[in-house]
Amino acid sequence: QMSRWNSRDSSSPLPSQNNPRILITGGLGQLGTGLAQILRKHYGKDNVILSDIKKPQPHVLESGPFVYADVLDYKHLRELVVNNRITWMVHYSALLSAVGEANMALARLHNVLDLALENCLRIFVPSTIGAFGPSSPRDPAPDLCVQRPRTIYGVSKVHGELMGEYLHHKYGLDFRCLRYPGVISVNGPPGGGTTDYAVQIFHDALSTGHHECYLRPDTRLPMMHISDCHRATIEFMQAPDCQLSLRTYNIAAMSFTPEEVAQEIRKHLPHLKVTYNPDSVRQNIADSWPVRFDDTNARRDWGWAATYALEELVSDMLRSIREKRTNE
Ligand code: AKB
Repeated sequence: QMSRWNSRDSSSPLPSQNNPRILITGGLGQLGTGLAQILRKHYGKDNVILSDIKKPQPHVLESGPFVYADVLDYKHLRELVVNNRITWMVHYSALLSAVGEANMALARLHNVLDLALENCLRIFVPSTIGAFGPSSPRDPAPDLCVQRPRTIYGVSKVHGELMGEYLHHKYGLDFRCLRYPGVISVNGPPGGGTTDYAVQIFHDALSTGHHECYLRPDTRLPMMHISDCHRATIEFMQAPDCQLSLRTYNIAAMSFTPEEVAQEIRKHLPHLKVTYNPDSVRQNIADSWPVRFDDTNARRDWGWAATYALEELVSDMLRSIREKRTNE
């Protein structure tokens, strides 16, 4: 792997960043299709390629190019990048915090970093609140502080942040990384995450009227509406190099507890009942994560500002789930 990192031809011209050709790996997860939809509006349908190892739904195929890509298969990934003249890559192929697997995640990450360096790509890798641990400052967690996560998920995220930053400083890789809060979207829950309850509670509120929460009622975590997450990602990818004083930024929108989100949902659905049955694995993980993110640097450097607070998030989620149900 290292030899390939050393093999970048420094005389090759930097690709135009105004008309990028974008490949999204892990494109069928919680974030890929929504991001592709917005990027296609900016840059043209055929300039954004979604990829995954799963079979897409027909509507995904109708909305733009989709290819099979196993990120573990370096040669095939390289073929895709070269044949499609890719200039930006968004690496969404990942597992979540409550799923204890790291080898594959690291192998995938090394492949995409390697490929990005070899082909002068701008590469986006998501990190998360999970990259912090019990010894990090929690309220708020700044961009730069002690990071000693106790989950393998967190350890592999810190590894990603550090590898990307290393390759940026040593070889000029255009590595960009945002630490996402828990992302709330209708097309969820993502599965295997510690923040999944905050998606499930909306579906339960509208179906059975009862949600059993695996976290304690007072567990506060940073969260974000998916639209803000997509917009942050795109604005960050579009930001000129000279504006970035960091390569890994926290982005914040709101922080809430299960009890607070339930209260807000009750303003629309007064009969919502929530019972609490904390699961020790996910509760321990949540207790080691920040309760709030400090995103001062993202705001200053590239103008980040969230638009959804808890109130707007709740009304939008309830409206979108109802709308989705009537269309199904
Ligand atoms: C998870 O809960 O694992 C993710 C995350 C915050 O990284 N949503």
